[in-house]
Amino acid sequence: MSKEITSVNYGLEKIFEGAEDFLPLLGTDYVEFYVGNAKQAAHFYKTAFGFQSFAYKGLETGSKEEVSYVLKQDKIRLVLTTPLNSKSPINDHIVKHGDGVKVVALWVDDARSAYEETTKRGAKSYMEPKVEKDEHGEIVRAGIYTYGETVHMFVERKNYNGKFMPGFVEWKSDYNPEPVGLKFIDHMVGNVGWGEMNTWVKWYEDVMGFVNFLSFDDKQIHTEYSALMSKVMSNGNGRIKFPINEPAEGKKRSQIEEYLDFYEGPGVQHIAVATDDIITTVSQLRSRGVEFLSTPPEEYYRAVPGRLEEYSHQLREDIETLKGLGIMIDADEEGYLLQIFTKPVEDRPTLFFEIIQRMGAKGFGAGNFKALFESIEREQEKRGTL
Ligand code: TYF
Ligand code: FE
Repeated sequence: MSKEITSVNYGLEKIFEGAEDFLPLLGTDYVEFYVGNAKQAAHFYKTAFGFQSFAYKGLETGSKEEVSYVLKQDKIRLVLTTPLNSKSPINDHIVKHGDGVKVVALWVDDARSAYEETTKRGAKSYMEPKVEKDEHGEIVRAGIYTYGETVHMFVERKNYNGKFMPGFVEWKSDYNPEPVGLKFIDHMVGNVGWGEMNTWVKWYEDVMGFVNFLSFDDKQIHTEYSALMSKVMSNGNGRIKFPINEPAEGKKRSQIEEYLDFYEGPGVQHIAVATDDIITTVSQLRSRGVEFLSTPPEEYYRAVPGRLEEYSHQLREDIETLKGLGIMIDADEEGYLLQIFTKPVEDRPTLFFEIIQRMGAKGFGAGNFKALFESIEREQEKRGTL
């Protein structure tokens, strides 16, 4: 809604003109969750979110310390990992954070170079370059820490033609619920501590070569009760977008603070997944039991036509259908976007999902922030955490 935000120059090519990208990223490779019960989590992501069985490692494949299920839906790969005994360091992660995202893996052409370029710029090492081989070729991986205990793993798979990775076998299942139309990861958001946002913005600039292409301050992101600040970091080709949030002072507890309290530190707050038919996707998700934040009030939907007219965009979807499903609409010069947010997908109020359909707009739904945050506050109220 705000003109300052939409007038930001999205032309990443221009920002990067002439500059050599020392960390070329091809896309998101996978997202790995550490969970208390991977078998049940896998069932949830298949049944509720329409992911497909893809690959597996566990006792049957000779993996004696941990079990991982790999799920796929179009370009999205989720890995759900759980420890098989009390000695595994994965336990410490789960005890502290509950279920959550451990690894945001990035697909690269040269994992050794990605590791060298980032560690020489100050990244803390998580895993030195490691080659894993099987009959399908080899995968090279290397990892660095980002905020909290979260890791970026660089994955080089140019000499590999197996399904996923050495150590995994194909996971064939007789239970295959239909996909719901999720296509790829649009962005992944991190929550960091008070006053730490700019430290991590600088870290993504210096260590990863990203640029800050959109910023929202507490004057733009607030409700009557709470506030937060957010800066969106993007890599050179715009395929990877990582907004970073920090809490800001308000009358009551910011949702970011609530996250930090329950996750016991910084971590991934939400994963935004793209669809090209949000009405079908959200109808499916709702019928399969996925819980969304409460629907914005009537006034919100009454204001939508005006917002679209302001930028002369034609809404292709039926507004009554969008309203019935609780889908929000935002517009900027380049187009509009449709989005909706799930409730947290664990018992701790931590990680949640966003479903997004971009109809030209490149923003993050700034015009929806107020309605969204009021909806989150209604949940906080119920939890007694506002
Ligand atoms: O990624 C974004 O910026 C939007 C909006 O706590 C948002 O999805 C921002 C902060 C937040 C929840 C959603
Ligand atoms: Fe988002």
